[in-house]
Parts: sequence; C-alpha cells; structure tokens
Amino acid sequence: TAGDAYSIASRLEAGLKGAPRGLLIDGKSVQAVSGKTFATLNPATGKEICQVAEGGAADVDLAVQAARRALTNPAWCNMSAVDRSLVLNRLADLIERDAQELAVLECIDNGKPATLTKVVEIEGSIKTFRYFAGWPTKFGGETLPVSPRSGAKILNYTVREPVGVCGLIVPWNYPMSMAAWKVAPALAAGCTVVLKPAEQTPLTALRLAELALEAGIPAGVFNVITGFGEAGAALVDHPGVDKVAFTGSTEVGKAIVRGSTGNLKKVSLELGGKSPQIVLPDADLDAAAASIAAGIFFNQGQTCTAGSRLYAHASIHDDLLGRIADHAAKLTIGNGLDPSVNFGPLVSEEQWDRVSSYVEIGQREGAELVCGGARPNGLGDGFFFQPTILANAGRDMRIVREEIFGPVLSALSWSDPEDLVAQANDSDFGLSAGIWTNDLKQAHRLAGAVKAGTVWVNCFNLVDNATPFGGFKQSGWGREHGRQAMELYSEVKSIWVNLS
Ligand code: TXE
Repeated sequence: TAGDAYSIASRLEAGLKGAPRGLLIDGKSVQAVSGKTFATLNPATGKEICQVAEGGAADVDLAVQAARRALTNPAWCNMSAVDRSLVLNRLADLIERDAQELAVLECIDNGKPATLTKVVEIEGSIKTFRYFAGWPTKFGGETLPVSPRSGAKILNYTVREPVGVCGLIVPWNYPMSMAAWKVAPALAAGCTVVLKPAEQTPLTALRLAELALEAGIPAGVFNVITGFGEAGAALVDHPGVDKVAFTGSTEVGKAIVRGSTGNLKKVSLELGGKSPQIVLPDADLDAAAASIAAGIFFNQGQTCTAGSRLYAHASIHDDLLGRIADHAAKLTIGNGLDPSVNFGPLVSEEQWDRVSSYVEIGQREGAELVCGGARPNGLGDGFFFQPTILANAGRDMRIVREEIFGPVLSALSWSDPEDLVAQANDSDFGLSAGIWTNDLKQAHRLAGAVKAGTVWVNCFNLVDNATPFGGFKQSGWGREHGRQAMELYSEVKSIWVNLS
C-alpha cells in the first residue's frame, strides 16, 4: 500500500543518514582512501538521500587484491558445486525476504515505481540467482575424439575453469537486475567480482553484496566500489582483473575496449539500442498498440531494448498511433512510492535535459509532436517527463538514428516491404526488434531478415534467464543469460593424455 512504501522509504532514509555509505571490500564496509563522498538523489524529489563513498583507483586496487585473494581461498575455490549452488539459492532466499525493502530502495534511488520494481527487478533478480544456482552442478567439459598423426592413443577432454577476477560495471536503468545478471553467472562459474554500480544508483548493489555475505559467500568474493566513471576506468585498466563485463552506453563500451588492452582482458558488452517495432497491415492493432506503448514507456523509456522506432504500415499508421497515444494518456505519472503510479521520473536532471533536447531536435528536423514533450504540471522538483510520440519521423533524423533513452517514440510509416527491411536494419545498433503480424510466413521471413540479437513476434520485451540476451553490431559483444553467460565467465582448457 502507499502507506507501506512511504513508511519503508522514510525508515530506510533515516537509516542512511549519518555516516556515508561505504565501499564493500573484503567483506567490510570502508570509506574511500581519499575520504571523498558524493550525494545520491531521489529523482522524484530532486533531494539528497545520503552520501556515498566515492571510490577511486586506490580503492579499486584494494578491492581487486581482495578478489584475487578470495579466488584461491579454499572456502571458495574448493567449495563443491552443490554448495556453490546452495549459497546462490540462499542469496535468492534473502533477496526474497527483503523484496519489499529492496523495491523501495530502488524506487527512491532510481525513481522507478516500487510496485513494478518489485515484480520486474527484485523478483527477476531472485529468478536470476535461482537459475544460475542450477549451473555449478551442470557446467562441465566434454570428451573429444581427437586423431593424432602418430596414431598414439590419446584421451582428450576439456574442463571449465573460472576466468578469475571480474570487473562488473553496470548502469542505472535496472540497477539490481543488471548487477544480478552479471554477479550470478560469475559466482556460479567460481569467479570473484568487483561490482561498480552507476553513480546515480549505488544503493541496491551495496545491499546485494551484504546479503551475499549473509548467505555465506566468503568475504572478498563479492566486492563493491561505488563511484563515477573514473572508478570504472580504473577497474578496466587494472592488471589484476581478468574480465570486464559492462552494460551501458556504446561510447563507454568503446572506451572499455580500448582501456582493456593492457592485459587483454576478456570483455563482454551490452550496449545501446534503437529497436524497431514493425507493424504489418494485418496485425492485431489492440495488442500491438498496448505492447508498443509498454515497450517504449515502461521504465520511462530507459531500457536498452526499448522499441523506440515504430514502422507502421501506411494503411494502419494513423489508427495505430492514436491507440498508442491513448495508452500514453492513461499512464499515471508521479512518485513511484504511490502504488497507483506506473510512470516515474527520469533518473537525473542530466537525463531529463538529454531527452528534452532530443524532442526539440526532432521537431526542428521536421517531426510532428503527437503527445507529451514536456514536464507534467504539479509534480514539484522531480525529473518528470511526459510520455512522448513524434510522428512523420524521417530515416536520417537524429531521433531515428540515436538512442534517446527516454519515453520518446519516433514513428515512421512504410509501404514497400523491401525498403522496410532496409530501414529497420539501417542502424548502428542491433539489440532487438518487434514484429506484429498474423501472417506466419511474413513473421518468419522478417524475423530472419532483421539484424538483432532478440526478435519478438507479437510480443515485446520478454526476457528470460534461459535464453541468450545481447546485441548485433554496436549493441555489444557476447550474450548474457543461459549457457552463454556461464561461458563468458569461464575459460576452457583442453587436456591431452597419452595413453599409448
Ligand atoms: O551511461 P554510461 P550514462 C546510454 C543511454 C544513456 C547514455 C548515457 O543512451 O542516455 O548511455 O548514460 C560507468 N570506464 N545507456 O552516461 O556512462 C558509469 O559510472 C568505465 C544505455 O549513465 O555508459 C556507470 O557505472 N566505466 C544503457 C556505467 O559505466 C565507466 C544503460 C554506465 O554509464 C566509464 C545506460 C569509463 N570511462 C546508459 N565512464 C543500456 N544499454 O542499457 C562511465 N562508466
């Protein structure tokens, strides 16, 4: 209820006042070596929640040293597969125990509605830890039929070993889920980690690491360095880090590739997107409109897979746009602690300025504002931005080519099917795509033709730990979830034994 969320929030905020929230290194909460701290704000009010330690290169070094020691701590490296599975399940139990509190903490730190956060992020993270808890007992190598020229009898087999110390750098849009998506497979594979949450949303990552200690994961296995991009860069640069996994902007993704060359770290990247929603004339427009609206307005559009480019067939374009605008008008905007709210503020003032400037650029380039485009009235100093639709968008406009990362749908109409595929693929990104049709042949033909890591047919934004997630082109390297995630966090070793 509203009372519950507001009272949990005031209790949490009261607890966070006082000493700045520390880094978590080797199982202990410590302040930054520099003594520096920064403020984390509540985006719904613009007010400071608390101060947080600002980690730098010296703190990253301490965390990496702790993680390296933990890698050879018998309590971790000799832990049986069954026990590793048990501690990960215990961590899932603890997230479940604290689900309401974690949802409220995420809500005040990020702005997203608490009720939705509990269902999507917190319950999603529980599922992620449970899913990866299943892997330690199942993730092994193979025996392979090699044919040596000498004719010797050889036994060849492969084993999987943890890749080592992993630097995990995550963004602010789904702070808890993004941490879980990386921490769970890394620990399942036997790695140790240093997690760097985004500066806008450091609080749930710290709680997650504390819960990991409570679950019985040894100190030093899961460290957290809060701070800015410099802390992330120090992690990428550190010779004691064997792998970096990053989710964030394509620009920083490229900086990470450049920064990781010192010791040629393994790198996996989940980057930006500009995902097309393709609607054919025969589509179920009711279902399409509801899902397309959710696909761009959920989480205030701050989703890497957001369906931000709409390609509606000319014959249904106006009808569909009207229906999507109706869904936008029905969203309840406000403080995410209120359970009736399903559309919160953007994460920061900086993000507000960025989204607002794209709406201006779009109109300057000739797009037409159908709805939204401004700050809603009467919501105080929060970073609220209305759900927005821009029609008559052109293929070369910046609002069609660049990731806005806000609740802004750029709509285009099409009539030539061949050109439709060319337009959908005319992007630097390739994270996901939605296709709306009841024509089976068209659905499969388009699913094959679209260059994207995930294609949804008559649905959108479905994600599951069992199926790979990641991007083509500049949307990233590697795939999270599923067996692919276990592979990201392990090295394969081929062993030859001469039996002759
Ligand atoms: O992301 P950054 P920002 C996109 C989206 C958004 C834009 C800017 O378009 O509007 O990026 O967001 C850390 N070395 N996405 O600036 O900077 C940083 O501290 C190492 C899409 O917030 O990429 C944070 O922890 N790390 C995306 C993380 O990187 C560095 C989600 C992400 O921040 C670093 C977020 C550096 N040089 C933004 N600089 C998605 N695809 O989901 C920063 N960081």
